[in-house]
Amino acid sequence: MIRVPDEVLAAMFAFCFTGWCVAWRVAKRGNATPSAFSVATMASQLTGVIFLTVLIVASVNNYHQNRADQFIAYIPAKSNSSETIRPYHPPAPICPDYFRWIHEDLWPWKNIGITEDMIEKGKNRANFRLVVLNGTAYVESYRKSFQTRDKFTIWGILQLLQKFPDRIPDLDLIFYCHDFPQIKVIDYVSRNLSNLSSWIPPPIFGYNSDEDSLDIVFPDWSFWGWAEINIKPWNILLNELVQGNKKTSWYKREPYAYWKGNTRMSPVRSYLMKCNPAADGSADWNVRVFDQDWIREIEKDFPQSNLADQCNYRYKIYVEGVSWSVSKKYILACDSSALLIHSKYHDFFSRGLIPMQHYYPVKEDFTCDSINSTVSFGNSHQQEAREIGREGSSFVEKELNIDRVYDYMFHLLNEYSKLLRFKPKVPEKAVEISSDSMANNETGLVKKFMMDSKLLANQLEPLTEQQFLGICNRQQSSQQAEDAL
Ligand SMILES: *[C@@H]1O[C@H](CO)[C@@H](O)[C@H](O)[C@H]1NC(C)=O
Ligand SMILES: *[C@@H]1O[C@H](CO)[C@@H](O)[C@H](O)[C@H]1NC(C)=O
Ligand SMILES: *[C@@H]1O[C@H](CO)[C@@H](O)[C@H](O)[C@H]1NC(C)=O
Ligand SMILES: *[C@@H]1O[C@H](CO)[C@@H](O)[C@H](O)[C@H]1NC(C)=O
Ligand SMILES: *[C@@H]1O[C@H](CO)[C@@H](O)[C@H](O)[C@H]1NC(C)=O
Ligand SMILES: CC(=O)N[C@H]1CO[C@H](CO)[C@@H](O)[C@@H]1O
Repeated sequence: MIRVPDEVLAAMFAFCFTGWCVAWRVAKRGNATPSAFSVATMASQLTGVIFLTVLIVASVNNYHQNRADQFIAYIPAKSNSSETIRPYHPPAPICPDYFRWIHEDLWPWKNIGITEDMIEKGKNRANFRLVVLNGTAYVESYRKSFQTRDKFTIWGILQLLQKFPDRIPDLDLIFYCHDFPQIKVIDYVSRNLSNLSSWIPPPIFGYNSDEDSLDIVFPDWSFWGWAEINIKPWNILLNELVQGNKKTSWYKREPYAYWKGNTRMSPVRSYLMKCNPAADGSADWNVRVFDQDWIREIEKDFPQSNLADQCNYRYKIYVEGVSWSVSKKYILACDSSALLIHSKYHDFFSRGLIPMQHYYPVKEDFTCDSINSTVSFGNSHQQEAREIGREGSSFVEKELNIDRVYDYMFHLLNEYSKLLRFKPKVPEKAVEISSDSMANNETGLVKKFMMDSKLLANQLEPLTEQQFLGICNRQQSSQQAEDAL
């Protein structure tokens, strides 16, 4: 916003007003020559327009000034007293609504707690065990995970320990790094109703779950980077996406539904390919989907997979891969209206998404026609469709930025630790692990992404009580959620 000083505005007022009066009087005078008359009329109209413009600029100016004054009012005026000026701390933001699912995910252990024995029973399914003692992490690796999922997950937890020093309680947890949820309700409930003491499921952390499973969902590795396919850490990528969105407004984007990815991951994805326009031009469902050849991308150094370049369509489709897909956040962040094809699996945040507010829902057994009708509807109701795109992006920007992700981890691990009925100790085969020891062992893109998502030294000061309050307040949020039930 350009600031126009009040003196300049006042002078312009005076000038315009005088000019307008003079011109108006000349125009009114009956004996003026016709040409003088029309010049005077034009001049009076022109000065009138300038006058109005100045008036509008002045009021906008004034509005912004008031807003600025309100803001400044929080900062105490400088005074001569020895009292130091206290910095202004905004009140703790209320946690995103999806944080209430932390309770839901932990309900099986709510009354009975978590024993060491339960964790031991889940070991055979887990990739690693992580123990936190006095803020130090120890990891015992059970089996190698696919790619670097385990490394980046552990890396994320190490950053959390640095972000909230002395605030992460002692912990003992097991983590599963692959796609399908592990703990089926049916294995633990129906078969064992006759023996209630044996039905308790092992608590196991993973990236996704579904209605039939009891896995505890945790942010996936890609928030700290997916080195194998060059997907940058979320703290950087989200910014790039937000900046990229400014390049092309929703209205100027291609009026089609776009998807690009590995089509071999699921039958739904290969069906989606059929919705591309017919080769002979006889049919067009307003869908443009592309197969991502990751092998070629990796060989050629990723020429065609930059996510920030994939926001040129008004609509973007989300479709599950093997189970859930990490792509949902990238798709929602595009400022395009998202069409989410029904997913069986959920990650930690998607339970906060509301259909028709953040996205258009698409049935699991969709047809190309059903996508076409959503897109055609959107193109004939552009404002509403654009609004859905905006809401989806704003969810990601505000409720799923990396700080909120750390907040989620913080609250989840704190709630989890309250359930532990034993004092965690370092497992025999575990090794102490720190950001430095971990990053020093890495090279190439893995190391680069670790460095890019490492919390900076100036964020590593112990938190003051005020900063601690800056962690979003889940108490409030879950209370509200309960009130709403
Ligand atoms: C602050 O203190 C200085 C020196 O003691 C004095 O000259 C000045 O007037 C004071 N200002 C106010 C706002 O009290
Ligand atoms: C944890 O840290 C505190 C303070 O640094 C220390 O007094 C205590 O002995 C430590 N406990 C363990 C188990 O290392
Ligand atoms: C019930 O389950 C517990 C724990 O698995 C086991 O120790 C116990 O023997 C079982 N009881 C019966 C009657 O099967
Ligand atoms: C897609 O929808 C548009 C608008 O309703 C329609 O004109 C077009 O024929 C549809 N395409 C197909 C292949 O049915
Ligand atoms: C780093 O590599 C060494 C040698 O392979 C290994 O002993 C150590 O545990 C590794 N450290 C971490 C933190 O992975
Ligand atoms: C998952 C689980 O613990 N299942 C148990 C249910 O109870 C039967 C009989 O007591 C056991 O054999 C199962 O292992």
